[in-house]
Amino acid sequence: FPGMDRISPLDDMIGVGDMVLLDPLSEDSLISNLKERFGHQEIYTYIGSVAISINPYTLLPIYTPEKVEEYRNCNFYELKPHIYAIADEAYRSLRDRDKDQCILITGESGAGKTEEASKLVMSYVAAVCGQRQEVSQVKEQLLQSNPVLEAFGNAKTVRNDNSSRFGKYMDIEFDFKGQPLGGVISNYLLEKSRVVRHVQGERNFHIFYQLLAGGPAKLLNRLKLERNCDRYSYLSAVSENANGIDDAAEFETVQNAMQIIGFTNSEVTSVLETVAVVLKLGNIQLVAESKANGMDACSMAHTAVLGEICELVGLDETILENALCCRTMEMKREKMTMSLNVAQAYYARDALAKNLYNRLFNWLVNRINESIKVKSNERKKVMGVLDIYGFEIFEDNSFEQFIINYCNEKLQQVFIELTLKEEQEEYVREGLEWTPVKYFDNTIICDLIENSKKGILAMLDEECLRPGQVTDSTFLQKLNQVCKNHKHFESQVIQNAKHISDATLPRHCFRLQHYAGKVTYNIDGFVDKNNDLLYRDLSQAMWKANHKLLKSLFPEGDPKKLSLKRPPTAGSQFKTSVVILMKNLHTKNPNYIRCIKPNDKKAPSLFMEPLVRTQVRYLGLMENIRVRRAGYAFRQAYEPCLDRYKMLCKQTWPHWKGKARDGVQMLLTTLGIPKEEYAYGWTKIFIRNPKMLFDLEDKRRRRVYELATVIQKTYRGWK
Ligand code: AD9
Ligand code: MG
Repeated sequence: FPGMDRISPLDDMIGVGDMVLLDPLSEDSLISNLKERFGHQEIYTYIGSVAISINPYTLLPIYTPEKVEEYRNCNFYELKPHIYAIADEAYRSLRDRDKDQCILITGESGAGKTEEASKLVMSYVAAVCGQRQEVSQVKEQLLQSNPVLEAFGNAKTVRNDNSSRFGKYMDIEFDFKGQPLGGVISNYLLEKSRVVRHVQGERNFHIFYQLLAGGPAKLLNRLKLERNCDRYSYLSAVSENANGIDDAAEFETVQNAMQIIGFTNSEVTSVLETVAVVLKLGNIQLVAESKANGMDACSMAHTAVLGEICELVGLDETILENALCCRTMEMKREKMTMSLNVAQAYYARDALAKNLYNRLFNWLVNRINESIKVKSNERKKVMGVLDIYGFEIFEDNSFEQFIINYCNEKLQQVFIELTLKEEQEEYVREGLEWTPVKYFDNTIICDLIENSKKGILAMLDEECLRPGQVTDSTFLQKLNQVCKNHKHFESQVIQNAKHISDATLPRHCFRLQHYAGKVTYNIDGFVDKNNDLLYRDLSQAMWKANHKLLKSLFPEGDPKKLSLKRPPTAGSQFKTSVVILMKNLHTKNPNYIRCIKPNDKKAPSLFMEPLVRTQVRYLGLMENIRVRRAGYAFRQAYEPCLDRYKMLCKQTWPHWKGKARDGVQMLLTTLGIPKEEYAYGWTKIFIRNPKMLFDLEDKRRRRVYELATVIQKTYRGWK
């Protein structure tokens, strides 16, 4: 019988597959439902069309080619919840209904965003779309961008052995038949401070270890690199080797991927040379020197590393040495050279290493984009996949967390706007009435951060550009003045003025009440990180190198292009890119995957309730269910609805000859369901209360059982 051989999330299964139908609804029942399902390896659960995914930390047999076939072209509600169902729905809406899509994946570090986004969604889409030769090449290139970007942009952290240290948004572009044409990748704020420093138990970016472990002896000889990570101060590798990571094998994978994407051999070599330069910069040691005039100065402790770097990139040693140890000041057309003391020179060295690596990463993204960009001018349909750092609350939160959490605050805003908007639009589209829903609007926090006059980012910029003595403390003073009455802002000074004593909020911190919880930010380094300045001497030195790639990374070092205009600050650059991203997302139909991390031990089948509870709260899952339930909890197109329940009514079983909508109407009236419980849309039936659906399901189950018994009897009779 049609429709009977399929399992649906509504069928008798573990817990509730769609939590819009959770009864009773509370945070506790939601968590126990997730727990029960997780215990049975059901890692996906829906809230309407939003998928929640709990990281299983083990490979489940649910990503096979057979599974892809099963989910392909199926109605969303006909099969168990799965990432493939989301991907399929998005892909088909794009192909058949000509609606650009975006897949938004959020969750904290280690929750599974990259795994779901880069591997599962992309490989599903790759599996179901065209198989022609030229299409295969495009697909392969898109997929191979992952290992390259992961090698350069991911690292082992305490939370995740393969943590993305950059945000990524990728538009995959299709032709009108749904065949992939190419794509565009945008990257957001690489955590470049990791190049020069990482905490105990973590590592630097994978590529450094991969090159040392997997680079052929000949290459390492030429680059004058040693295999042993201990020799490089930026790696401090002792005991930091990530379990289960085979750096040498990964190096192969990355080389292979670069080749498929279309990097030439000389490009690959240049990239690795640049990586070597960064490593070697970390080994430059400086010693103090006293000058005759009593000023502090410094010089190289050894010149061997300096020589190696300069040889690699074709640069005169004295140019680099001077650039590292001195600073040229320009005042009223007069040039003055100032010696740096040891600490300042180390600072300059690290700034160069960070900048160099960051620019190399941006170059890689651009280079990949060049390969995967769509060559033809035809109209494209687009599927965007966003894999961005999740909300972060650490013990010590700095500028990076502030920026990351700002981005998450914006994503939450889009989530609220688009979910409600989508809900509202669907009602209008289907000819139903919309009643407004109450929800927490986080615009107030977004505004506190990004307002162009009084926002925290604007004030930080103002402070960075102000002449005179600027420090992190003067920045905090400014915040205290401007934000003192803001509901979501706190600091010790403000608390003191209100006679509140709170030992958890130190003097050099401010605290924001984000939608996801309170975060205390340490202001140390805010001004510096936002300024993100590289002394001009260094960029000019790099530009003088006889190394095509390196030179191209420092265009501002060209004396002919000397500009006195200050480059935009790190904060304002990020804000600009977030604004562009949000605009882009607003033009697309969103599909949500919200990832949850079940434990902090990277262990399979361990469900730590308090940890999950925090995430359930800041992902706003209860709110999400409430929004979904506020109007009509459940909706289904007429055909599948009739297919599913037609066995409950003589007039519709086994076949209904008329329109599906009339069939559903016949069904519901015959079953005596009160009229106020449902509404007829143009293409879908909308059901107000989940209880009515439970009733229908109950009836259906009994009926299936009866029918199955009849079939069995008949079959025995035949035998
Ligand atoms: V971070 O913000 O980049 O630090 P992610 O991206 O959320 O983080 P990631 O996807 O890297 O986390 O997942 C962490 C690890 O969990 C992976 O390396 C896998 O080992 C594991 N994982 C995640 N999802 C799955 C899955 N569906 N099946 C099996 C998984 N393992
Ligand atoms: Mg990731």
